[in-house]
Amino acid sequence: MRRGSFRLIVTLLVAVAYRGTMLAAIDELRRNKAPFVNNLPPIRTLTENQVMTDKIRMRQRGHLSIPFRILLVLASCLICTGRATAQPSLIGRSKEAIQGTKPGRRVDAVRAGRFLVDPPTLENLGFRWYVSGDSNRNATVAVAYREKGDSEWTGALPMLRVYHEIANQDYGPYRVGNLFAGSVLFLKPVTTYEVQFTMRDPDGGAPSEPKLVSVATRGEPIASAGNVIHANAPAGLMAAYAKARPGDTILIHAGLYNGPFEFKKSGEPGKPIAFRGAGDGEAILQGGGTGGKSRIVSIAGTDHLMFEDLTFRSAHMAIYSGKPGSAGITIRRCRIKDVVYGINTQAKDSRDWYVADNEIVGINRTWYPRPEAYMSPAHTGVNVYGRGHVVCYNRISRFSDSLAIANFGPPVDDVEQHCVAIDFYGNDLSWAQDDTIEADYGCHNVRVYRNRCYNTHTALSTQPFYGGPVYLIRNEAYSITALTFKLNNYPAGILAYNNTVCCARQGFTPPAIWQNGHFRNNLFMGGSGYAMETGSPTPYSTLDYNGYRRNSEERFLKWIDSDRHIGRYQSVEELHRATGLEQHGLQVDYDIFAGARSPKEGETYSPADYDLRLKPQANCVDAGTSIPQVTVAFSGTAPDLGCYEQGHDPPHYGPRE
Ligand SMILES: [Ca+2]
Ligand SMILES: [Ca+2]
Repeated sequence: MRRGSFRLIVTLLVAVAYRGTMLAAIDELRRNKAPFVNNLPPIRTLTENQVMTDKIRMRQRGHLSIPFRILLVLASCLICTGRATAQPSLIGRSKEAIQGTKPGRRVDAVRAGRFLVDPPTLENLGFRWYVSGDSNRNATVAVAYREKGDSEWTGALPMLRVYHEIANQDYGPYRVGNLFAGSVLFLKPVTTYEVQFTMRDPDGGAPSEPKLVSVATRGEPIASAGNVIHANAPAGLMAAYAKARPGDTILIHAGLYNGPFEFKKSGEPGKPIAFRGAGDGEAILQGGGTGGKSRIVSIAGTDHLMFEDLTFRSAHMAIYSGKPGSAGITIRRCRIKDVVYGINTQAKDSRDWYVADNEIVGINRTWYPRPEAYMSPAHTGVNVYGRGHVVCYNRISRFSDSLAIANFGPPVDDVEQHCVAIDFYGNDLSWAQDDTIEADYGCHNVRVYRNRCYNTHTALSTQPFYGGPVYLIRNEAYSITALTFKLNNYPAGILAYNNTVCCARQGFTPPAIWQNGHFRNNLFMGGSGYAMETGSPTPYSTLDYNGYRRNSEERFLKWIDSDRHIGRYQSVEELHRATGLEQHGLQVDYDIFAGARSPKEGETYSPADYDLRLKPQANCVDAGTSIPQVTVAFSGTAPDLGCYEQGHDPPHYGPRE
């Protein structure tokens, strides 16, 4: 008999024999459920103390008889032994609310499991180290790296401890795994690095030797020196494509090329089929208008194509990769306009796209107020799912969402197919009726850094995020209407460092449901109401070294802790005394900036209208904390708060010349 069937039969027998006891236990659990207060969740994320208290209470009431508990343990053992690597059995989606975050037997010692190297990008390397045990969540993994051949190691950010947080609790509860995840950030392209991971646990069980891996970053995709095939408007594009072989370049001469184009022939790794504007005038690939469902370029399962120096216009979607997804697609220096979606791939197996230096314009005529017709008429500028994507230095405007991980739903069962290793940086994003950047539905090692967001409903969204980390680093956001950080749907694993965000309303006001989040060196600038009105159900979320602009005499800081206690504080010191948060936090005002005032709700600004660099005498200069890789080479005695360190030039946003 197969082990799976055997387990099922035993479980059924247990269920039949102890039906009464189980029903009583379930009833008890139901009655113990936290009440639904305000907008707070019906599901509690139980602290360890609460778990113990509940167990003692149930034992005292006698609902769990000794034989039942023995059989429960036996059934758990059978279920656990059936899955040798133990991890998948403890993660995944559920139709029902999931109670608590402590599945399985309590084991405080850590045990190292699978180590995964996520697909490298140009500037970042991501890693995951699955573990079992460490129920007390005190194991750590320190990370150091060096260029291959160097002798000196440099410290990187430690891996984030991801521990069974339950994301998306209201709409599709999903229990994330038991693992460490993290990235080595801001590296050189096409360079091999050695990375060393040292796991420690005071309770024992960690490997005695560090794990050492050698991984190379990717380079910018390059066309190979194959044949050049010329395409002219009268002859069309498909005739040239029919002749192309991997490594060839199709030079598209000035003119109008009417789609749709369905490309089914792939290039090869390092030998893409390239479509490139010839440079003798605008080469326009045109769709069937924005009204229907027209797509200009469709690819599904077609890999290693390159689109450069082209204009795409007038379609529902300019470039679409459906199921199966596509690997190694490059879209560079293109102009995409009059579209509902610009670039869109929602498949789990899309990987290693490079979308850079494009100008992408949707069809929204306004950005404020957010219209009644949600996500319309334009939807999303760049929408990707999968792994290893780099979306950098684009200018995107007039969509509902500028840049997003596609709304895929919960991750698939296979952790190697999870949505990881996606980079959004250097983008100039404005006129978004909804969100400028959505890291929603990502799982681990998503990096969002040095983007500029303005004239938009929200700035940075993680709604939800499945475990993390999602890194939000040195982003600039100005003239935000609603949320600077949109942390809805119980996201887990948020690392936000050195962002400057300026909202017409409250500075930092995501719903109090984000988990395992850690905010350092940020400037939360608002215009009215609380400076901060939020909280976290995980007692291990942390805030420190952040600056808060007071917007109101009566209201300043409101924090809802993991026991759902609501605290209101009139100073950062008071918040610290009551919660332990923000020992080094500051109150700041707009006079810290070289030239910026509180944005007015709905007013449209140009980046030339405000300068968010800090004045030398500002109280938030040298008031930050050192963060490996994020605050290297700071000026003065310590890192500054916000996205711009004194004396450092602001980065480039949007297409590079
Ligand atoms: Ca431990
Ligand atoms: Ca400094």
